[in-house]
Amino acid sequence: MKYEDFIDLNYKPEKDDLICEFLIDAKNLKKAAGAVASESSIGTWTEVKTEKSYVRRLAAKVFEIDKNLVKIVYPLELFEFGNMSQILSSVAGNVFGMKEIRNLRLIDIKFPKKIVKSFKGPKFGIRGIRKVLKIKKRPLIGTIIKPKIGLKVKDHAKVAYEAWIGGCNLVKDDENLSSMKFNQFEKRLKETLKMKEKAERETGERKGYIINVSAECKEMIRRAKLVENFGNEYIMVDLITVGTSSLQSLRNEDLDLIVHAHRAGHAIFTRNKKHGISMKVIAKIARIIGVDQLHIGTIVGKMFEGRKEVLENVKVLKEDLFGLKKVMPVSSGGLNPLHIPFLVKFFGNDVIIQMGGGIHGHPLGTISGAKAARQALEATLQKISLKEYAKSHKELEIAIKTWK
Ligand code: CAP
Ligand code: MG
Repeated sequence: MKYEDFIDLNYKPEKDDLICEFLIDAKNLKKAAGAVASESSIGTWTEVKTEKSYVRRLAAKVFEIDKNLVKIVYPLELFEFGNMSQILSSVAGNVFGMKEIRNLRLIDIKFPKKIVKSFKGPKFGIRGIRKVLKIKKRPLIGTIIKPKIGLKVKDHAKVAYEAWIGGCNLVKDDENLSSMKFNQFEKRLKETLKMKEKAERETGERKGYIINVSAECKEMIRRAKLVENFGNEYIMVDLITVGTSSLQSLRNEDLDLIVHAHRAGHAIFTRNKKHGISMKVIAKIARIIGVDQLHIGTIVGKMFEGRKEVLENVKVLKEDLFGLKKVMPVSSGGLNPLHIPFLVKFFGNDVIIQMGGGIHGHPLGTISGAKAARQALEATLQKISLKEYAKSHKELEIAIKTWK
């Protein structure tokens, strides 16, 4: 088959088809569209003598071209159910490197029900998270232990304890903390859980410790099982750097653990508007495989995503997807308590607002930083301005002086 044989603008997609939406930037758009459909399904740069007529039923088809938006439909049989790696190696593999295109961006994938249902999906989702933490409605406040790496176990656990008693519901490891000489995984787990229990006793609140289990797949699963054996509720995994197969293996263990998905590295392919893969595709894949909460941007923080991207990401986590549980959005990166009114207005109640520097950078330290964050949330939920509330809440008053 030639590239042009992969174009059929009269084709009407069927329920079971998988559909990809690409933005294509190319000298010859139609040829490039055919090339993408060919390379991502059964073709290559030239016709081959080995092609059998029965293979053609697996050919992808370009069925819509609207300026540089190209929609390509893929027959279900092209894919192995339950194998996200194979699906991505097809539709998000070689195509990005072809000379036929100058830039290529995969902006959406419509997965058919049979494919979605061949994965586990989220175990807890928003409702399950709220049940574990016993927080019915309001947004959750989280922090990330800072410095992001380097603290000894005792110091790490102490920072976690201070954040919890100051008012954080959740404390997480940073994305590049795993198990090093200065902070070994098992030791960190034991010591920090001791502090978590102490903070729960003293505050009367359930607290969450999101320990990072990211590692080589077998080791990651070993660590996750250890966390479950210790009775912890959470784990964190860096879904980009561990990869979809490891994430699937972890999820397929069906552990009684809420999975927090960090997305360190996503900007390699999500940031360039002309080339790569949109974050909403990553978010959809993460939900289908089965994470419970996922970083999706802040608009007002230190990372690049604006309102449109963040809205798209949240929509994908919460829209109906063949009955999959909704995933909790995590807004994190460059945030401080003064951002809370905007974030609550934008996200509503179903959001985890995470601050690292915005808590541990408070002039009076972590406890006060966490208090200031909690006070900002209380003020927002009571529809009181932060300025007004700060008159009777010193930690918030200092945060406003520090970060206004
Ligand atoms: C935030 C953070 C998170 C980012 C990730 C960091 O710390 O721990 O990893 O939020 O970005 O290491 O930067 P700060 P995103 O609160 O101190 O900025 O959520 O966009 O994936
Ligand atoms: Mg981090």
